[in-house]
Amino acid sequence: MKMKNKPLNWILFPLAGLSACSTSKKEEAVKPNILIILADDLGYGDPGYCPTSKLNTPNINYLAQTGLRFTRAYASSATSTPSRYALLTGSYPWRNEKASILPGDAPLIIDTTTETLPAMLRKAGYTTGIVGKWHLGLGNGNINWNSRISPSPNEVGFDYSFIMPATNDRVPCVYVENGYVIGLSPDDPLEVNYEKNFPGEPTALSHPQLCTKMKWHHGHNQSVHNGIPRIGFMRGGKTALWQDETMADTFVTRAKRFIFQNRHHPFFLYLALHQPHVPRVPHPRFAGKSGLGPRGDVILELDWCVGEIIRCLKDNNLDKNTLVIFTSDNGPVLNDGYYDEAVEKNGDHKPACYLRGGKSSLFEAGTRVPFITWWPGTITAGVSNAMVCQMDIIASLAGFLNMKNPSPDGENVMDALLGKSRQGRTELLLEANGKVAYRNKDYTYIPPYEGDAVSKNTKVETGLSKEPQLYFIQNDSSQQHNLAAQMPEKVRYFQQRMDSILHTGITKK
Ligand code: NG6
Ligand code: CA
Repeated sequence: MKMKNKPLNWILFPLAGLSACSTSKKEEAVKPNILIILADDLGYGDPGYCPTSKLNTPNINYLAQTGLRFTRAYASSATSTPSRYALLTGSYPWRNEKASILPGDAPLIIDTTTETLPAMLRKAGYTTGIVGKWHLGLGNGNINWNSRISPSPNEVGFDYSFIMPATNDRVPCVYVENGYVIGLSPDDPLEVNYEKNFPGEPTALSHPQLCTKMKWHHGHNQSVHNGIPRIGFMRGGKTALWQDETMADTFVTRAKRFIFQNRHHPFFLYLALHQPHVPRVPHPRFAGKSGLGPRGDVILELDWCVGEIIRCLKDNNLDKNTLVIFTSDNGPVLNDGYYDEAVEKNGDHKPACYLRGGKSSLFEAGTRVPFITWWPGTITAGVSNAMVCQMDIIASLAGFLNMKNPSPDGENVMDALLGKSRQGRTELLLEANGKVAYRNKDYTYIPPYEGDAVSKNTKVETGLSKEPQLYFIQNDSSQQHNLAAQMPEKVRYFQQRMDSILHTGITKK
């Protein structure tokens, strides 16, 4: 169900704001289920509802058409680990020096005493679950994958966890349920190493003929599993290794089971899907269906997952009692390390719509992501230009549930999330690979940084320049006109604001 008559100026002029009003007493008493569906590397322009998209995503379109679609919603970061850290803790990721893209054997980077989003919701009476990509580390270093892994998501607020430890291109290629690798056989222990290979084990370099499904373009040349080369080395655990083709079905099945089991009391489900992150290996029923190659195909698969989950809510009569947030951990990339025809078959599709940059970039497309809130009967369908960040979800739910806000940097923008107001936050720092930019309602300021202007590997514009950059983002979302030389006062002021947020610790609530 592609949207007809898409207005070309939709990105700049979303529907006018509704009048602001505060949350009423009656609503404060409500405890809706909370379901966050997080895609991985899905760009602002990927969903079919976007005028420049060439993909057909009827289920995501349905959420957008019957829910509230945000045009200025941000992930805190342009890569996964820091973005997910901010979402779950409400803390800027650069406050934790370990919050950068983690290997699959990294220790957990969330302190177990932190009142995370799931921990807060558990305190409020929710049953909490995560299904999907974790990427925030496990254990305390030197993980033994053959016994219970702790700390895990269960030690930072989740009652139930069924996770992929890091990314689908990183070892170990196993699912971990409540701290246990699923499907291990005791006579074939699983071992993981990111420093060196296990003696005698094949890699993509020593045995390129093993890469039957996908060849590596950059990185991704270590252990090979399921015909696909990965990052990191692993040995053993053969009976536990996942099939990439059935990962979507596996996550959807677990998510539906969690919803069904908890249908009689409030639950929080964080469903962190893996599409369209590399390696892009759809189930055969989606292969070749998009015309855009595997990247397009796995976005169709993602859309199917969304449809299945929404149907499950409806089948269990939970849709009017569940706040769904659909978003993505960071912006899009075409070539992220495999020969998978993402570039060659992209055609006229614009994964970032008119935004500049992409995954890992300080430009807008790195962090401005699809973001839809959906709660039939409570949220009126529409489009909101309120600026919100995923970090605000925890602070907003705290306010809504009358809980103390445990988040240092999140702001309570619940009225904006519910569509009662078009007022979001007024300023925000955006992060990419440890570097930050300052965003306020009207402008984005990127300080001078050393580094390549275009990533050699992915060809994404990084946003890095030795010159300061200032964009009037209201009228220039494509960041084409650098105003820094014309507006030195603003540059100085935004640099000061940025420094004060960076160095004085905690931002205002
Ligand atoms: C990079 C990987 C990239 C992807 C990314 C993490 C290389 C050369 N590139 O290091 O393929 O895995 O990490 O993506 O190895 S994220 O969405 O989880 O942040
Ligand atoms: Ca990602």
